[in-house]
Amino acid sequence: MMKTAFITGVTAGIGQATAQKLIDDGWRVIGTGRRKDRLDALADKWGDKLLPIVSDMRDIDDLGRVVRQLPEEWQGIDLLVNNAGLAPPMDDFQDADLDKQLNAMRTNMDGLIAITRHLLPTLIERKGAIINLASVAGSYPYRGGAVYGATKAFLTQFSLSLRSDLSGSGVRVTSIEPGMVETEFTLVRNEGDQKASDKLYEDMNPMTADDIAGAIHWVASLPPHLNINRLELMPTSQSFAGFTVHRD
Ligand code: 8X3
Repeated sequence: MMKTAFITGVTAGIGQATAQKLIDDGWRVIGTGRRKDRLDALADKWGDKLLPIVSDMRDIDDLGRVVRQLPEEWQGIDLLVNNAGLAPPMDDFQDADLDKQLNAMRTNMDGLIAITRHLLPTLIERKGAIINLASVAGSYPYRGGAVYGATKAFLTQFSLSLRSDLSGSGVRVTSIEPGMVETEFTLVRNEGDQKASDKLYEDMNPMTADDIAGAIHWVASLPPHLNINRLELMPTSQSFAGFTVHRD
C-alpha cells in the first residue's frame, strides 16, 4: 500500500527535496507551507501525489484545523517530517530584536509540538515514524545563535524523550542534525540579503537539500525494528573551533 508522509515546510529547501525523494520512491505527501503560489507550482508538478495545505506553523489553532480537516483518504499517516523552521538574524542576544527571536521559537518549537501532538494518533495506529529537523547548532554553541541553537537543542531532546513516551508503540523518532546546507535558510536568517548568504557558502562546498533529503529517505526506509536516534551531518569543510577567551 502506498505510504503517506506529512511534511511541514514543503515549499523550499530540505522539505521540498524530501518530498521529491519520497514521491520518486512511491510515497504520497501532505505538504504544508505559507506560500500558496509555491504550493500550487508543486501541485502542478506532483499531481495527486501531493496534498498541498496552506498553513503557518505559528498559527497553533490553525494546525488543529489542518489535521481535523484532512480528507478521509489522507488521514492515515506513516511519516511526519517536522522540517519547517527558521533562524532569526545572528545578532548577539543582548542586541537582538526580541520579536524576531520569539518568532523563531514559535515556528521551531510551538508549531512543531502542536502538529506532532495532533498527528500522533494516526502515527501510533500505523506504527509510523517522526523525523525532526534539528541542527548541529543544538549541540555546538556559536555567536549569534543563542535562541536558534536553543530551539534546536529542544528539538533533539524532545525527539529523545518522545521515544521514551512512545515506548512499545512501534513509532520511531529521529533527530536529524545537519550543519551547513545551502538553502533559503541563510537568506531568511540574513533577512533577504543574498550577498551575505552567498558569502557564507563561498568556496566551502556546503551540503545540499538533496543530501539531507537522502538521509531522511534512508531513515524512513529502514526496517521497523531499527530506530536511528540522532544523525549529525556536516560538510567536510565545516568542523569545530575552540573556546573563545576574552582578555582584558
Ligand atoms: C544551521 C546549521 O551549521 O549552518 O542549522 O549553523 S549551521
